[in-house]
Amino acid sequence: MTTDIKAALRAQAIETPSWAYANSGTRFKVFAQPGVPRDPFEKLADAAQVHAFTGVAPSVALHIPWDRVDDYAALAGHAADLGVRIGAINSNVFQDDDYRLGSVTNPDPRVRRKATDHLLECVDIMDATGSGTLKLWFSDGTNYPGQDDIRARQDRLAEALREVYDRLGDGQRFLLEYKLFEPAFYTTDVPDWGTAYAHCLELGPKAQVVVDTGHHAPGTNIEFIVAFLLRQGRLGGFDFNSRFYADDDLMVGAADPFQLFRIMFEVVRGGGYGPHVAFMLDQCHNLEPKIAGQIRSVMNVQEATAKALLVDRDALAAAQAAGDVLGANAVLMDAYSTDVRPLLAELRAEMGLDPDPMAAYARSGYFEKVCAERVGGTQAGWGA
Ligand code: AOS
Ligand code: ZN
Ligand code: ZN
Repeated sequence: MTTDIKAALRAQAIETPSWAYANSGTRFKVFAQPGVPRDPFEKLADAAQVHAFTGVAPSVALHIPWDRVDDYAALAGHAADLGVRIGAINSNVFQDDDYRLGSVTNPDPRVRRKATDHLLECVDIMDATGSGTLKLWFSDGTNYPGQDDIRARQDRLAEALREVYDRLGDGQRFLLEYKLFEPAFYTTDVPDWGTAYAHCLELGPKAQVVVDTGHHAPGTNIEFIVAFLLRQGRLGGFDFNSRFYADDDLMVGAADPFQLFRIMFEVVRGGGYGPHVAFMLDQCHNLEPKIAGQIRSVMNVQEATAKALLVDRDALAAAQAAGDVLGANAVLMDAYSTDVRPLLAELRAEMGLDPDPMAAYARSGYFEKVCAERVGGTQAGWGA
């Protein structure tokens, strides 16, 4: 049992986002931190540290244009030299003045063309970097009733998604992300998993839904969404983070570790534990140090995963079949209440890693080194 769990944990891959390593903040203020990367190459170097100390963060998501470079093959080569690889390519059709009224749903066909061309460019970048995943998040929506035709915007969205879908090569897919609100406050064009799922269904199997854990109304049962999408074969992955209020993008597992456990249990139970469901972090570290924040986050995901793997599935099924409400609940809670830190420390030692990644990273001197070397780190992009 423990051997199986360890093997599963050893094989886990948690993707970190390039933007987590750069300066970020709220719309009120970006607090610059010392030692942050000055370019995408340095972001990869920081991500490689997270992998070096945890052993389970082998890929890095890029964001275009924040990570635009002349030579993407060289960037992928640099990643490989550092022991990591390029993960999902995140498109950005929300930062230009042109997108004031939307991107692919904009009433102006010129803007729609520009937005779709950017998405197609992202597929070119996937080709150049060897990435198999395009992540699509649209800030599109409206602020006032009557501002635009809700249904026509769905038609425009479908048209753009079709064009991008048809451009995908073998072994490539896109993940469509939904978000309840923000920056639009009246309608959002992809506001929920149902809308994302319906568009994906229309397109085909290379279109899947990505669940950002911060993108729901308070109280939403996210594990239900996970179970449903897995049953339909349409769960493409996660953007993990924590939220107390809205899309807070705080460290995953910080606000509600129990929710993270419940989600991971549905992943494990639903056959979603493997490379076909991407475990990505989508976070910002506005106050805390960034590399250490990513290491902590990766460990939080590992802990929730270990607990989910520990659930005695046979005992649970028996209790469920017997209608034993308290017994079934106790099986889950037993797993959740287990202290899995010794198991993970043991696993890390077996993987040739320090059992305490946070302490090992702090001791390594990497942070002091980059603080001395890097002057003028870049902002991730928000509010730039
Ligand atoms: C935005 O709220 C979404 O969570 C996006 O996934 C992401 O944060 C953004 O596209 C940065 O890449
Ligand atoms: Zn996200
Ligand atoms: Zn978000």
